[in-house]
Amino acid sequence: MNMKVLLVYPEFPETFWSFRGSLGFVGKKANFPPLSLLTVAALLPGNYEARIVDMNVLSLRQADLDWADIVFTSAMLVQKESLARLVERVNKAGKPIVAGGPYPTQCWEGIAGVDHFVLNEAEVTLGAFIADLEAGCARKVYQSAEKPDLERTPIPRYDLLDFKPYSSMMLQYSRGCPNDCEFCDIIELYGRKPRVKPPGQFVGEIESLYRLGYRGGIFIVDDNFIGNRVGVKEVLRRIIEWQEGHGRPFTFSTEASVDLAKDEELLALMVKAGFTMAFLGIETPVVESLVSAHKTANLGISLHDSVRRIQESGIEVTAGFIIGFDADPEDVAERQIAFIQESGIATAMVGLLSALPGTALYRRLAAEGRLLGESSGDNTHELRLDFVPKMEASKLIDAYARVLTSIYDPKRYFERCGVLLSRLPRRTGAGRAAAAERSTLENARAFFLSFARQSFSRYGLHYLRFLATTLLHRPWALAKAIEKSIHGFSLFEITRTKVRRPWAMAKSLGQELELSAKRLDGLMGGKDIAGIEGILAGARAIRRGLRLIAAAYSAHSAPGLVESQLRTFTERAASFLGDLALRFPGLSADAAGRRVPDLPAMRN
Ligand code: B12
Ligand code: SF4
Repeated sequence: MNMKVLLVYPEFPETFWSFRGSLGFVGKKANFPPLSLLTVAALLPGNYEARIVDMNVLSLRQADLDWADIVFTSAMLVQKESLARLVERVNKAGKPIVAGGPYPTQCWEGIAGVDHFVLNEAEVTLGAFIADLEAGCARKVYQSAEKPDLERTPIPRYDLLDFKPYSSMMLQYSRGCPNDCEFCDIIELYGRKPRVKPPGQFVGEIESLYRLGYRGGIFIVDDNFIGNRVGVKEVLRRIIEWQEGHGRPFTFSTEASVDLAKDEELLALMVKAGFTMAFLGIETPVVESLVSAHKTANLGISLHDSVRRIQESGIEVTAGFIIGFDADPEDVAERQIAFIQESGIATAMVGLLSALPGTALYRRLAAEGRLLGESSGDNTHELRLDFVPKMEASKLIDAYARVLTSIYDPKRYFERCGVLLSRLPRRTGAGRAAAAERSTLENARAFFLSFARQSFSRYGLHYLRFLATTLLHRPWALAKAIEKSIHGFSLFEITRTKVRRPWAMAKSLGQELELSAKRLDGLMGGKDIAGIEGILAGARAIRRGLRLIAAAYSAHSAPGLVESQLRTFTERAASFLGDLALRFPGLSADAAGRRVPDLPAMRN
């Protein structure tokens, strides 16, 4: 049977990882293509035709749907809403839709409108589905606990892509991780035995991108690239050989555990192969919290020294941090800020602990009755909790917001960039490597746009000081400095819109209300003759607060208000209005205008 398969990747909302603000500087629309769908496309029978629409770079046209016999889609939890919109559209077009990927695999029972769920790893489940489809008896769900050998994974269909809108390509060398962190869903999805591709197969994928004309940055998406030490060294030697034979057209970035710093040989091989960035799961400098989360790979070593060693070898360290562990102390924010600042980790992904479905953490919190509903799938820059923490919730959210506003304060950000550049050696060419990822024209464009927009911004002085210092002391690192500046642009913006502004507004409203309530108390006791001002100020605060709450909860795009702050705020407002109603029945109706809303009800 011949079949036309349209593979559609739903849009991402704006998150820390979108770097939307920065993409314009380099003339790109998205950072990465959907490797899942490119891999699934390669697993289809040879006589099937495939087309791909990544809705992060292209819009889905009716003509695409008309062309297709069947639509395939893939999603992470964070794409839940865009997936629902896509499913509705495909249903309306009368085409069958098949879904797979991490979100359907963990939550398929809650997803409506999908005809077939082909879950877990497509290498195992897709074949059975295709056979049933062709026989006219396809079932609703295909699942398997088998963790297939990656030798069965074909070269992804990069030929279906237009490379231009993407700032980087993706490859996968391994799946699974040997560690056992309580909050991690990787080990649940892909297992604890790292499975790797044979070196020849992996280098074949690099070659395929090269043959298709791609040059530049490649993100190796493994959750822990160094999970299999023997295998990874072997593949690195092959990559080095390949890079040297082809004029070093690629630079690489990846994710790894912190113990990478312990293995000098491995570090040296990575640098030689062209690795310029590694994302480390540092999580927290608080040892008790690392122990409670079973993050054993980070214990018994100096995290500071490890970061420095990797940076000094020539690899930029970016890292993930988490706040909200049961063992976190009251000063966790200050400790996180100090660690991030001193270690020169410019791009730090700090998240509130989140209970992803299927994880050991999720199971424990469910057993303890501490879950508050489904995680949004995005744990960064979102001021909300999906579980009841040990620390008082408002204190925890306060601490989290403090970390983000502090580390993404432009002055502090550029200071960290300075530390980073001072540690990256010239030999591996931090500047040269960054430049190699883009053409000279793209670099010139990025430089020009960054200079024009950032020099005259509110943080222009810090930006110019950073550039001037780089030019003076390390002119070879200018391209890297521009790259970090344009990343900063995006990070400042997302912090300002999702954290700083709503947090400050909710805080000041709460304070205003508290003050008014105090004045009201005074008035009630007959001690405060200016108390009427308090009542009016309180009424104004309540009205503004109501508007804020309504905006936050009605717009899909703005869930980022400080939930616990608002909860406190509404409780205070309610008691304030209660007092008014009791003592001045006429005034209370005028002052508040309406009832304080019930928060959860407004979210629907
Ligand atoms: C690369 C990556 C990204 C890239 C995504 C780029 C892109 N365009 O895809 C970036 C860095 C942008 C990213 C960001 C985020 N990510 Co991410 N990411 C990954 C990572 C490391 C690799 C994904 C990948 O390409 N894998 C390779 C492919 C081949 O594997 P696969 O996707 O699993 O696909 C296989 C099967 O699932 C299945 N399959 C998949 N789709 C389909 C579809 C059909 C029809 C079929 C039949 C089969 C099928 O077959 C494939 C082959 O076996 C995964 C972890 C992982 N190991 O997969 C996390 C992961 C997917 N990300 C995750 C998260 C949480 C995020 C963020 C929300 C983090 C954050 N807080 O900001 C953001 C959100 C994105 C955004 N921009 O807003 C979670 C998702 C958890 C969940 N249950 O949804 C994961 C699992 C990692 C984790 N535990 O934290 N991510
Ligand atoms: S080291 Fe990273 S990928 Fe491995 S279990 Fe821990 S969090 Fe998950």
